[in-house]
Amino acid sequence: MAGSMEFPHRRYNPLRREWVLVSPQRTARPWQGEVSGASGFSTVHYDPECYLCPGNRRAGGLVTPAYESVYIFDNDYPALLPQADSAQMQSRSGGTSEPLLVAEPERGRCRVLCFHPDHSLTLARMDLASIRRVVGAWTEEYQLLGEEFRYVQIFENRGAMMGASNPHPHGQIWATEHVPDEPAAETAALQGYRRARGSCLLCDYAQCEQREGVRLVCENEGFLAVVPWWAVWPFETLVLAKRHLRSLLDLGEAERDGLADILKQVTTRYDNLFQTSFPYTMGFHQAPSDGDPHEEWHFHAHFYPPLLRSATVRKYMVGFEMLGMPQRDITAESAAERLKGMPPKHFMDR
Ligand code: H2U
Ligand code: ZN
Repeated sequence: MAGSMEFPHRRYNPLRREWVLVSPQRTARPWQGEVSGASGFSTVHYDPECYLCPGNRRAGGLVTPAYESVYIFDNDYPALLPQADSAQMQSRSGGTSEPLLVAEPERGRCRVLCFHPDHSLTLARMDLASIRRVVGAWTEEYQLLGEEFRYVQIFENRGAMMGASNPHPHGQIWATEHVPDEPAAETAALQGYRRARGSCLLCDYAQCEQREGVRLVCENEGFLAVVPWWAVWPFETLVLAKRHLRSLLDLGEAERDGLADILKQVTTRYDNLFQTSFPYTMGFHQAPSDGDPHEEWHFHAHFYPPLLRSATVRKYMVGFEMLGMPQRDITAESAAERLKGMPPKHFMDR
């Protein structure tokens, strides 16, 4: 198989039950596309103009208190509202009997979580104790929001290239009445695998990656980070719990420390790769909070970074990818090798 990996091939993603096209022979092609500006680090610890810095007035008019560790608030511009007005919804869609024009109300809650009061920091540059407090806050939010909503999506958009509105270290949490499509597709795949094999897809996959070793980026006692076999984004990673944990609520104290550590390891290697504040969308996938036990679920994080070959050259998902299927050039193995080869210490701290 090793030799054939240099030619175009398809790889299967059992978690999404879809394929990715891999074209390793294309990496030498010339590039004259867009060169975006490098995403550098902010150098100020407090920005009087920042909506998320302690003590400042937010865009919505409320004042962010002088917080000292993490700070959580309801999004001033939420995409979802706790009380959907179903009566109004009826009048908008109920007037038509068209079977193809389907709509239904969606309730939810959107929260913003400031990771740290220091405007200049990122997960990669925060100390472990501070990241550990963020893990604690994520866990509490998952528990609390999960009591009212069926799914809790925790995520971070890092960097302007990924649409983050502000460099201040922060993430978002959206809780929804329905399980969104991505975790719903993973739930179906995890359930299907468990029914067919009697084991957990991601427990088996973690063991497979530890045996093979070639896609392993870093690990600690509780977690491992790999460029998955089916990665779509050039330096995509999957952070997997080694134990069968269904959600953040199943993590023990040591595993919460371990999660903080693996997030720091991954983001540090990312920053070191192109000596930049590496942009990405990161988020956790975990058991829906819909009342079912979800024994099939295996807690993990996806990192989807857009950069391809420097701090300024990104991958675009266009053309065949939009109309056909996802495609990548560099193999998952070569991406993993490069990330694994990065110094574990952040280049700004050296
Ligand atoms: P990003 O994670 O993409 O940067 O988005 C930050 C969120 O913070 C965004 O959803 C919210 C925006 O609505 N926000 C506030 O709620 N209040 C503010 O004062 C600024 C930003
Ligand atoms: Zn700030």
